[in-house]
Amino acid sequence: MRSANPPIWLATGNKQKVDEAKAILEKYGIPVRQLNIVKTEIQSFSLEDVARYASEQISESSKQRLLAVEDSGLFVSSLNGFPGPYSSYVHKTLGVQGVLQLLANQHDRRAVFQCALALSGPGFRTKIFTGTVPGRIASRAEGSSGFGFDPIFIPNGARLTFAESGRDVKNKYSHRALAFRKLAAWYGKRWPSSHLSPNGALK
Ligand code: ITT
Repeated sequence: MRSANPPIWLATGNKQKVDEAKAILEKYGIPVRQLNIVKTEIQSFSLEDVARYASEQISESSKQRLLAVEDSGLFVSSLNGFPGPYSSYVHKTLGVQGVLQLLANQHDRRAVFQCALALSGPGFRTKIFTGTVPGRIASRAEGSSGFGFDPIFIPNGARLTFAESGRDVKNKYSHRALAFRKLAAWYGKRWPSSHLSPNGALK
């Protein structure tokens, strides 16, 4: 028998990603668990390929779980999309200040955050859900909420960085929120009871 509302196991070392995923998915009655495991990250320009490979590989050893891997990146227009798939490495080496320095005196500050979310599990082929949020790189780092490049990313239509506006606002617009909401829609078709409130209304 299919278990009721099985959890999504998110394989990541980044606890804040898990907290964001929980805030989004638990509204739809979808439980989220962190699987803190070392992933194999292939060298690829495609976030999708990186996420898919890791998800399928981890899923090999726990086939009954719904296993998700998410790979995100910041793509800066005037740097021809850099750091993109290298965002994690660039964040560790240059950091937020290093990216600001690369853009010193640069008028074009457009950038997008992209997320590719791969979901593997029993009875279906790996699904990919994507999300993109366009925005710009701030002139200086502002705010203390969130993680990574949040202090320098301002989504289109906003004046504050994701780190200033806080998690609730970020979770309305972010690349991750868009991808996880697509996952929620897919999940709701397979486990419809997850999307129902106790009174039977749709969440
Ligand atoms: P896992 O690979 O273990 O999931 P990670 O933090 O390394 O965790 P990614 O490879 O997906 O995650 O992210 C690449 C980098 O992009 C990461 O180091 C962050 O600095 C940055 N990043 C990703 N999502 C972000 C977000 O929502 N806000 C700000 N920065 C983000």
